[in-house]
Amino acid sequence: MRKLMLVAGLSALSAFGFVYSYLSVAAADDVKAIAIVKNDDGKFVFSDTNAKIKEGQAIKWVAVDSDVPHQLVPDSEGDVLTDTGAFDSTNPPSQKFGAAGTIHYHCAVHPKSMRGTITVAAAEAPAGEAAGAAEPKTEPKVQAEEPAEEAPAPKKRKAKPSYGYGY
Ligand SMILES: [Cu+2]
Repeated sequence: MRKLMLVAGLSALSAFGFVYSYLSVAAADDVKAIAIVKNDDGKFVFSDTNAKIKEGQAIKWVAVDSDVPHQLVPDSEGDVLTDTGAFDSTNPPSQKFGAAGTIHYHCAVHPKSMRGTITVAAAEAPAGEAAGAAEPKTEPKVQAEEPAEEAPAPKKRKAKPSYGYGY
């Protein structure tokens, strides 16, 4: 009787732990979870094939229903995604994306069905705007010096007629 209760308690705990860890990933604002599931044809696919995140956010790939290994790699050198190496449902990889852009990637094990795109939008945080506003301030100063050198030229042109009238 005691043993039965202990087993029931442990399985309830582990079930709660799994659900809790999955929900905490989905709820976290800076981490977006993409599930790896089987479609109606039995092929592995990403739950979100065109994920949209913001600069600085991370993506965690969770193989939901299988221990079949996957390995996510970029389509080409220009796609800023790091090879995840082989993983399954027990060790979901996550990756943070620090630069805006579009990334095409696929699973090296299931290249036909597991293809996805990640669109990373520029961050709209106030700190980013302040940093962006500080940079242009220095640029106009440099540009302002150039027109100042050109400005005397029209004055000279105007000065010629007045010189002419004066003479
Ligand atoms: Cu795969």
